Amino acid sequence: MDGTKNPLPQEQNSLPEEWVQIKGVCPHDCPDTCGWVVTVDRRTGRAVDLRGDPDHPFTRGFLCQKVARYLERVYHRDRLLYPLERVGPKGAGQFRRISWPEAIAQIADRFRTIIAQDGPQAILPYSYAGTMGKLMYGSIDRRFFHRLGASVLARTICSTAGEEGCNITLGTRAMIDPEAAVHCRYIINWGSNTAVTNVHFWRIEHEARRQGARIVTIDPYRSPTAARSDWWLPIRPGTDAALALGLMHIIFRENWQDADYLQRYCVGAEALRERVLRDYPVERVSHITGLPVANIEQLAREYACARSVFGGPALIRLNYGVQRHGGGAMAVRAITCLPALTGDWRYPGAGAFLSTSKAYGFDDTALTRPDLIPPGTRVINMVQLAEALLGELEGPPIRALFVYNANPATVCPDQNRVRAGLAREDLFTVVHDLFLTDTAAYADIVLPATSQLEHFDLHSSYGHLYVQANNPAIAPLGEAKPNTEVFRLLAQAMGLEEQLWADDDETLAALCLHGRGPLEGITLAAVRSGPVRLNLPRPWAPFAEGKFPTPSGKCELYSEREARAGRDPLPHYVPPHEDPQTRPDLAARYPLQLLSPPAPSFLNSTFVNVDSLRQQAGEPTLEIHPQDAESRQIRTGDWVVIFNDRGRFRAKAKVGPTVRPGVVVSLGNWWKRYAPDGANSNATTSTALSDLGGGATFFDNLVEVRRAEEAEQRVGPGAKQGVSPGVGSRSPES
Ligand SMILES: Nc1nc2c(c(=O)[nH]1)N[C@H]1C(S)=C(S)[C@@H](COP(=O)(O)OP(=O)(O)OC[C@H]3O[C@@H](n4cnc5c(=O)[nH]c(N)nc54)[C@H](O)[C@@H]3O)O[C@H]1N2
Ligand SMILES: Nc1nc2c(c(=O)[nH]1)N[C@H]1C(S)=C(S)[C@@H](COP(=O)(O)OP(=O)(O)OC[C@H]3O[C@@H](n4cnc5c(=O)[nH]c(N)nc54)[C@H](O)[C@@H]3O)O[C@H]1N2
Ligand SMILES: [Mo]
Repeated sequence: MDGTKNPLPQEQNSLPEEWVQIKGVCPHDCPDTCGWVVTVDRRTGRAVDLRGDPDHPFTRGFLCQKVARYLERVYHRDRLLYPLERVGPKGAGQFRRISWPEAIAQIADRFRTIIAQDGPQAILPYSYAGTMGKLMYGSIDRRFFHRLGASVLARTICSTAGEEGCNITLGTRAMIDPEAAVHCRYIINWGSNTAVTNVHFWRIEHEARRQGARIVTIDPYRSPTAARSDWWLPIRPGTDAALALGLMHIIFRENWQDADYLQRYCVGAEALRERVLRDYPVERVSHITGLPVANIEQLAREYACARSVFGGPALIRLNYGVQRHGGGAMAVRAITCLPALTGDWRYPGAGAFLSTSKAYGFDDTALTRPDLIPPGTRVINMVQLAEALLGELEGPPIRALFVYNANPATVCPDQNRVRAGLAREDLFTVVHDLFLTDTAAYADIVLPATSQLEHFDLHSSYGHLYVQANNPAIAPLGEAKPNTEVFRLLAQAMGLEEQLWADDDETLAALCLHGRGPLEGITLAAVRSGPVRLNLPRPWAPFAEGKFPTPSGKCELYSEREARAGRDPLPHYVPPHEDPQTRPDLAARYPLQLLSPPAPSFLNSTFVNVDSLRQQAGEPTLEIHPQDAESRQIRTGDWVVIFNDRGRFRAKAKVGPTVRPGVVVSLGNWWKRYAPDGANSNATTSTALSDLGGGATFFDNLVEVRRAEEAEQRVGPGAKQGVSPGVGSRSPES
């Protein structure tokens, strides 16, 4: 399938009569949650075109480069089409085809045996956001594992540090109506590669810029967003809380604060003022952040005086970059205090924006039934899969792992130890996916999953305010089954109460759409025909008059809850775990801070196997500053080895000022089979957690880099180090 071809006639009304168009939603883990239209040839049942839904008010008919090629994923030659059973050694990727009844019976048998021997907590579900659909993300699957009494997975790999940070200050996520952000005149992308990870919001930033807005990016890396901003501030990684506190210092020092907003709607302004005036003078903040004093002063002035200088309010597009550090939660907590000082929360679209997901008020518990979890069940942090599989956590050993919507062998920190755990001969692993991923290669049973074209789902978004339904467009390929169906079969095979699994997908969707609050009047029938905006006032400025869902009902600059928990009630700077300033011992051996953010051509590890996108991405690279390259005799195009005590991977050097000195960047979660030595950046990342929320600290990672030996210079990527797909994975389309 050539995704670049455009089989559709220009005029929609001249569609051949055997073609039908069906509305759906991109399921991927991205704030945009695009609407799409799939054209299906009724005669063959094949999708012939997929494009953005022009009627979608937010995503307006355009898709990112990855999802524009979604049909290449759907009809990929390597789609898993049948259940498989392992026949070779663990991890070798040798399988034979089996039937669904055989696969389900084997899983149920093994689960029963394990429960009898070690109790249900020896079973660990492992899933994340391979699909964001409400039903496929978490519904019957959760009920199934909760009812079994399996270990509970804490889904922390992405967003929980920031959630905690926001919750302390705001009682919810930093939320705005993203469409209203066009009215802002000062926009800071703070640890946010908006131009790549949130392309439709980037369009809004540009609309604002056409009307005079200034766009600023705070990032140690000159990301595509930084490169296209009016001003790039290359901060030292993990020091954002210090910068936020320094900005507060200047605002209070200059008396630029909105005293009325602070007095009416906030608690602790005076205590915060004393703290930042005393502890965060600009020189200290400059030393911590690596930003010149003059830049910090200028940023504070422009930001706090945006309305008078630029003619409109300010917005901080706060994303995930600041969270993936030892002090990530505190950074978000500190940054989300700023709009209270400036009073920007008063204006629609202004303030700070992390995620709109909490605006929906879907009843997730009706889907997932947390009440079924037996009291005292152990919780395992998904970031620490290595520790869990290697028996380093409290409680019974993990004897069975059921992976779906996730690819931990590629995306989890401390990759070598994750893979050592997955390679345990005594671990029973099931993987449900569309492809034989790095993780699936270690499975005992592989189950084929449907793509978003092949199942129904309901979607919220974390980047806009529309409810959407995904209508299935084509029949499942081969014997692929949706997540809900797999867990219905398993629940039945294990004799679980029928009421837990009997709900069909439409019934589950109706449970979500309960009709209260922002969902009032929103029916399934309506969302099936197109996106429906939540019932929120327009314009919407949730904190214009306070009304923060915190214990005090105010913005908590000072947190009584934190004080009661024995922690500092005021925001402060928490350095990274692996910071050269606070860990000179470690930095003596590993002086460079490695950031490994997503690649524009991939979605985490998804799409790495789509040939056109992988070709676009080129090969694994390491961006390094000329100063750091020179002292190591590294030139652009050299293969380099990036290493620390946890492991190593190889990438091609790109020398240039796209990073600040002391920082190196390697983009993308490359699959084993496409990466030299089969390893990516996660061979070096650690399972240490963020200060609060148990979040991952992918970007808190000291490494050293050396030019690869001559022999290693010759081996390029694409050397097939990984597995080859086994029997039954060939699609009839190929
Ligand atoms: N194309 C594409 N889009 C995606 C994804 C993808 O894989 N590909 N993934 C999706 C997912 S799951 C997520 S969570 C989001 C992530 O969305 P973003 O948060 O926008 O993405 P990142 O690139 O992880 O981080 C943003 C920037 O933070 C910078 N950064 C790293 N450390 C620091 C720091 O200490 N301080 C500051 N100020 N900046 C820092 C990084 O260099 C990076 O440029 O994107 C979603 N969208
Ligand atoms: N070094 C480093 N590592 C990172 C990051 C980073 O920035 N740097 N980012 C982190 C972040 S932000 C995140 S969110 C995680 C993401 O980690 P994951 O959530 O594991 O995301 P993906 O790698 O995209 O893997 C999702 C898998 O789900 C499968 N899938 C898709 N739809 C379905 C379905 O309907 N059913 C089933 N059963 N499977 C399906 C896909 O084929 C894919 O293999 O990675 C993290 N890892
Ligand atoms: Mo994420």
